[in-house]
Amino acid sequence: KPILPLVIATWHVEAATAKAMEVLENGGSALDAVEKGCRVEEANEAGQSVGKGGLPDREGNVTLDACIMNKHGDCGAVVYLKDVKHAVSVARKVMEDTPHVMLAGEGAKQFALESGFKEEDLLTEASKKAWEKWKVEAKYKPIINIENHDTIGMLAVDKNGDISGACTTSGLAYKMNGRVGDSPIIGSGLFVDNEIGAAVATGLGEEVVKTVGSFLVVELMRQGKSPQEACEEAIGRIVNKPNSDYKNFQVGYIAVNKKGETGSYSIHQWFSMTKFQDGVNQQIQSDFYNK
Ligand code: SD4
Repeated sequence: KPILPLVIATWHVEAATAKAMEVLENGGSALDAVEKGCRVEEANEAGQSVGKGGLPDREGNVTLDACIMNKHGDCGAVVYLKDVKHAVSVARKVMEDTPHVMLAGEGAKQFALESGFKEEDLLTEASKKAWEKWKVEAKYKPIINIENHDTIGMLAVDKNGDISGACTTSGLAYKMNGRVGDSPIIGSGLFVDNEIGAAVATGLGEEVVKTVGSFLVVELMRQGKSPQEACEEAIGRIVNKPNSDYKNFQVGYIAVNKKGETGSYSIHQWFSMTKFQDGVNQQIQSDFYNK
């Protein structure tokens, strides 16, 4: 019998999983839990790959990508959102208050402001300094793990066994202006199927998009694989491509199934999952491919 409720999230985000668990313990839905949990990291200025304080693109713009998905398979997403830190909540509003799934750029911001979200400068002094330092050499090379450690993907199973998920990020640091990653793309950065389970991705988004990673993980679980086996096979699809350059980038997946079993796997060491279940909120180092 699964021990419910439970929450898992990418990287080391115990404050975020604690918030989500608080929602679940109080009888809240998995959807509320993942939204409230992700908001903790969006508001945390120290986290430089999500929300306020996120590292900007090459031209100094902080642009956010986020999505959310509920137990009915409904979803909402925002891409290239500027000046509004709670991208995950804007994504939820897109899902609940519009006939659409995804809003981008100016339109997403306009919708957010009309919905009552606060407009604020997301570029903090620390992120501005980091960007100015980067500009001296201006080399674009994703750094394994370092710039990634707090993009947050979160999955929750509530007391009723219903599953929801969310994902929110400022994307890769110093990306090209206009670049959108996997995180707001349903099926790539996140997928939830309430009959089977859910998965969420982190790392180099381009590689996740090319393999429709999160949908793949969920479909593999549908075929009978455990969450761990499914995450491993999805990473396999990336690293086993004949021309794969996997030594130079990181991708990680976490997954949960309907039984409350979880898994996580990455290409390189130092990916982790934070898991809150049965009273224990802990960071778990992920197994990885490149040993
Ligand atoms: C992206 N997947 O925009 C995101 C970045 C990320 O941890 O997950 N960083 O490609």
